[in-house]
Amino acid sequence: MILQHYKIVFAGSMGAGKSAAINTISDISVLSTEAVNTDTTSHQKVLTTVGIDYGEITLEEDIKVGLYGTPGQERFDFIWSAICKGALGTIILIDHSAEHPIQQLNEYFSTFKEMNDNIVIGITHLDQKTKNTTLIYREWAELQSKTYPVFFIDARIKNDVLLLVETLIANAEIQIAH
Ligand SMILES: Nc1nc2c(ncn2[C@@H]2O[C@H](COP(=O)(O)OP(=O)(O)OP(=O)(O)O)[C@@H](O)[C@H]2O)c(=O)[nH]1
Ligand SMILES: [Mg+2]
Repeated sequence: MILQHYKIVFAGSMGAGKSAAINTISDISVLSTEAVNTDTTSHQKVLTTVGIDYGEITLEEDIKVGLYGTPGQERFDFIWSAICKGALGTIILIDHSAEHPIQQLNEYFSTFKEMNDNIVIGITHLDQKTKNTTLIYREWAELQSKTYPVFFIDARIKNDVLLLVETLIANAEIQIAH
């Protein structure tokens, strides 16, 4: 019997792995809205999300989680606020191998924090070559007024994505309890 039905949002930069993360953990076949990527200056990938991705996972017997993926491209920012309505929180994924990951983190973080302050951050693509060090995220975290969890993950690995989801739910439960 399902007692709780949560909604969580995956946000963040193009190619960071939002669609991959939802596909990796969803129990149902994911409803996706991918189209051919015309914005190849932002990212070289062939397909990009242009609407909403939707998946579902049941955690234990009684918690069903709706997984909502946003399109990374900023031209779809009107969809972001609609998706965030009624959500428990937001997982922000950032591609570490991008040119300016901290700039991207700041942009998505400030936008999505306005809609929901329960945020968990996943840094992806650590296996790829880049001049960036991972210390930049510690420096970023130290600049924030409160603690936001930051994890280094691979969006293709189920346990990595589950860690983000479970942390987001645990933090929401702490906020409700206070
Ligand atoms: N090498 C590597 N590839 C990853 C990692 N995480 C995700 N990917 C891959 O990165 C590619 C892009 O991921 P998507 O899930 O399409 O990215 P997205 O965030 O949905 O991007 P948009 O919909 O365009 O905003 C996919 O082929 C993923 O399998 C990672 O940690 N390392
Ligand atoms: Mg996508």
